[in-house]
Amino acid sequence: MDKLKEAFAKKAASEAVNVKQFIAEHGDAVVGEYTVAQVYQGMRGMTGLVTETSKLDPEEGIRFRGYTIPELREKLPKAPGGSEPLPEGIFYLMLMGELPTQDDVNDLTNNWARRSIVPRHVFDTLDSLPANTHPMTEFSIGVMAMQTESLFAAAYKKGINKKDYWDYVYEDSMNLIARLPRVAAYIYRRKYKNNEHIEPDPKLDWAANLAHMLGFDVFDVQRLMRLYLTIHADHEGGNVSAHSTHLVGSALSDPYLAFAAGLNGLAGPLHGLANQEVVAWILELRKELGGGLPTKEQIAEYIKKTLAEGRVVPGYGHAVLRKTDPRFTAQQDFYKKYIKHDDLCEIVQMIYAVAPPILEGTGKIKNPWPNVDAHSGALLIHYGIVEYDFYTVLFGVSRALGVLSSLIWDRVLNSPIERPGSNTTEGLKKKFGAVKQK
Ligand code: CMX
Repeated sequence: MDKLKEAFAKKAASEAVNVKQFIAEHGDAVVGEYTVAQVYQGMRGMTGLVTETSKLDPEEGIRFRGYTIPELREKLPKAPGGSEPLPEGIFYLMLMGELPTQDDVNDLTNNWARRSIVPRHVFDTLDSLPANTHPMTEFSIGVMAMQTESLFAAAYKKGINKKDYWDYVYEDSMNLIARLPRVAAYIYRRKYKNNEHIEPDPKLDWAANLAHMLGFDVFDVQRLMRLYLTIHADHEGGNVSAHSTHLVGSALSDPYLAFAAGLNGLAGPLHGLANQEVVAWILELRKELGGGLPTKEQIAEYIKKTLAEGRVVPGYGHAVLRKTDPRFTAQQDFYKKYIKHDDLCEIVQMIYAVAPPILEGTGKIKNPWPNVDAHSGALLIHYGIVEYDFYTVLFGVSRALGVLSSLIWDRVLNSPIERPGSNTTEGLKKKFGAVKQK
């Protein structure tokens, strides 16, 4: 048994008992009430899930096991000579509920390196896809092709005790996380770099290895990748990618099937795909103005035009957040600290200065502030990763850390199949009264 699994097994056993006891004592307590509007409008504000790995506060932003992003940038272990956290550390924190030591993180790097070999048929499957397949579709298909390797599915077929589910889900999740950078990089090199692939380097940490396999073996890109893969990892349980992974996993679909479902949700433009949309929108704006740096007035006009066309301003707004996303602020800080000047990053800052009052002025957008996707593309472009329809794949690599550590906890806590009730408009009208005729 690997070192992390051994430590986790102890933690899991006591926590499973603890949660069982909590439900026995407080199972009848009322968590909240909800309205007809919430039922129709995306279940906003209803607490219907337990997710241990992170919690989102509308004003303050995300906390991973109680720690904010600035705290984690300071406290999580770094690579030698590095200044940004290693994503191995945030995975350890989310799974174990405590900060890792440098040894814990090094151990995890080696653990994932040992598990990182991707079976040949996954590459063959990707090679068979038409060149115009979107990278997120390829990524989801790559994960599905790897499902042949599921230890959970194989064990379930033979027959396993419920108590052992988490063990197989742990193994599948660790293997999947270890292999995702290779699959992501394969998609990138096949699509944009003439099919010239780069083998992984087992000496590198998880994020640096991804940078290496993409073809960016420079310290600056490794540093960005470490921050990127840390801050995109989790955003509590109700977002589309986390919720779909949890939901599909609740049917005891194995981690490959469940995570592919999460990726398919992440590929939507209102969720993870917004990172590609932001860059497309800024480039469109620049093209329309004939290139160069736009003025704030021109940006304001462009935002108004986008709204008038009934489109969304990508990178702005959020279903839960009501302030600037600390994941945006972390990237802004990265820009100011390490890059200092870049035209596209400057445009991102100008949009931040101009957009909120205009969005607020519509009177309907509940959060006029930027989210994580408003900044990420400009940083990647600065370092030469310019193929922006690939960006959501990077988001997906990171998101695996959160949703799969949650999936392991789901099986520890024996979460049942998810099956909320639904009603019809007719049924709701019967209960609350029909529309009054004017
Ligand atoms: N631009 C234009 N209109 C927006 C808007 C934006 N950035 N954000 C919200 N709105 C609109 C909604 O479309 C909705 O319009 P209708 O009433 O006409 O349907 C209205 O304002 C109210 O929406 P809301 O309650 O403020 O926001 P929601 O919780 O419904 O949606 C989100 C949240 C993120 C989907 C939305 O803000 C949006 O579409 N933003 C742009 C896309 C984006 O950046 N997504 C990434 C989110 C982070 C992530 O998951 O990665």
